[in-house]
Amino acid sequence: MKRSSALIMAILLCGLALPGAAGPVRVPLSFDYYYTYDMVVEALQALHKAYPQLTRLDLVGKSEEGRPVYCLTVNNPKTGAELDKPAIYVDGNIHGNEIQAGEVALYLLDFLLGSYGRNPEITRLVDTRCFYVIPVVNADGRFHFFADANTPSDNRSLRIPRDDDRDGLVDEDFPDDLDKDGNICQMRKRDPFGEYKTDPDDARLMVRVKPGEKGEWTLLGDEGLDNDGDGRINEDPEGYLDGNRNWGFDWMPEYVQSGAGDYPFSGAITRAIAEFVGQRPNICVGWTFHNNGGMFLRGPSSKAQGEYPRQDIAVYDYLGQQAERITPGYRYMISWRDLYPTYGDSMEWLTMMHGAFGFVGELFQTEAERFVTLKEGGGERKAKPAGDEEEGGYDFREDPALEKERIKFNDNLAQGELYKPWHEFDHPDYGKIEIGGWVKMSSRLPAPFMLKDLVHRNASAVIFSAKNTPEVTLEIFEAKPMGNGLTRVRTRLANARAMPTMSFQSQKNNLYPKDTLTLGGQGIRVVAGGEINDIYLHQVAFKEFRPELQFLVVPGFGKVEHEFMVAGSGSLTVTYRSRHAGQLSRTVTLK
Ligand SMILES: [Ca+2]
Ligand SMILES: [Ca+2]
Ligand SMILES: [Ca+2]
Ligand SMILES: [Ca+2]
Ligand SMILES: [Zn+2]
Repeated sequence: MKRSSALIMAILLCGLALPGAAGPVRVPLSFDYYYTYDMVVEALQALHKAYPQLTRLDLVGKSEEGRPVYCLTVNNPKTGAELDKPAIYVDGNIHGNEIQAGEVALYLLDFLLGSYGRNPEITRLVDTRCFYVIPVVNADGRFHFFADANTPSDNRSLRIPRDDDRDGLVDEDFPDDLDKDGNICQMRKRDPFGEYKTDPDDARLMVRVKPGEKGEWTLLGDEGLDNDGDGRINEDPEGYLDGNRNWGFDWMPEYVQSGAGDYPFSGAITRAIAEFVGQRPNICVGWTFHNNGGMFLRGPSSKAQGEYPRQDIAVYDYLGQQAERITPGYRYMISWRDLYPTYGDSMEWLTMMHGAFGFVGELFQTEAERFVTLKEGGGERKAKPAGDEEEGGYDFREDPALEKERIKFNDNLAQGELYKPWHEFDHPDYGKIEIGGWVKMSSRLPAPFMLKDLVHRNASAVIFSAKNTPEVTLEIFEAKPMGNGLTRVRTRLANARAMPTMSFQSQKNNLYPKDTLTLGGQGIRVVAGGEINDIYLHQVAFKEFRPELQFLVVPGFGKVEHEFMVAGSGSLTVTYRSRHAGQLSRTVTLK
């Protein structure tokens, strides 16, 4: 589809979600509407064009349908090479329908770049760190979410055809937009034995009948036909490969983990991102954004992984609890324990195979769209139970009070755009039915006027974690002649931030070599050296072989000190190298 027609389509489908006068995408970006996939690409190009000295636009790979997936890298080359800086990885929208995840990533970019040179905190952050941001992972999913009729929960999958019902046909029975309004809503049929009746307070809504009470409606599921005449409706839609079950750590086959795909990294874009991330060992922390439920999740993703080391949990807690405060109502949780177990998800891969601290941000709480706060009879309505991301949203009928509040929000704040009134339709299989209910742009996405608050708060949680990537300083705090041409040299590496230079999980698993400290110089020989355990009792863990090369980790908010006995005189250079904290060196002249 051409851009112009995609735009017109988006305007038709989103109504207020897109301004009528949507022209070319401009920097600073706007966050009072949702970007189609083509507009996301334009936005990245516009940011790169506006800030060429601070950004690089990389093609990470292409989707199954050939759409380009981009990463915008934020780095100031004047303050050092990209790989010599601690890096923050952010992606979103791996589930095609979870579009505001892309907006959070775009906002983060727009905010960092727009604040550079104006806000000292952000200027310093951008000068000392590197950001890798892939706003939309599932380019096809986002494209089709806008372009096609959908429920709020469709087009999650990567576009790899799959015969879901094993009938020999592939992707043969999508939902159908029977009333041609751009939404896949619900179907219901009059039925005195149905489980639902019309809500006496609002004729648009339904409530469950009580035991023994006469029914009025049977729900028939998503709008659709039996396209292949197999007696089932909507049984084999697009895909299904869940991009977030396709990663090469703790991957499980389809019969254990639905959506897994035929083998790890069978998705073109999951594979491309794994290679892209694999070439960037400086990534210290990663955020992958989804909707919904208002959660910040950390691993482990399955119980069998066991709990993370306590030192790493302390870091997660520090970042996660702060994210909760930045984003009131969101909860910091453990993925498998507080939500549900997953196998082969990207956060766990990033944590266990790449050694980063990984977070999933589940954006948006449906109950944030309030018209009134229900206080009558029992105070504040309690928060909804743990999120239901996989099943695609929240079943309002299980919480009539919430649905009533939401329909008033629809009437008075969204001017009716979120809910389709029930209307009659002649269905080839069901006969006379009604179609209606919540539309595509409802339920998992904030109304556009609330989007800016969501993107700013969540980007701020990322920024807090970015500030807490390691920040290491090196000093030679002693060079003391000891006689016989020997000098005692003492060094200190201090980390001013929360994250250690290597996670304890990575150390435990021996995932990659630790940081190094090397001593060298003309005519100089290191006779002995090791880490100082206790400087007052003079306890040093001397390294037996090659003392001029030490392996170490600088803990968060902590230090590591070393002691060396050095023979000879002249210039001695001490060099520190770290995957996560860059390179530093100091020189001292020995007499
Ligand atoms: Ca099939
Ligand atoms: Ca399918
Ligand atoms: Ca069928
Ligand atoms: Ca079929
Ligand atoms: Zn998701």
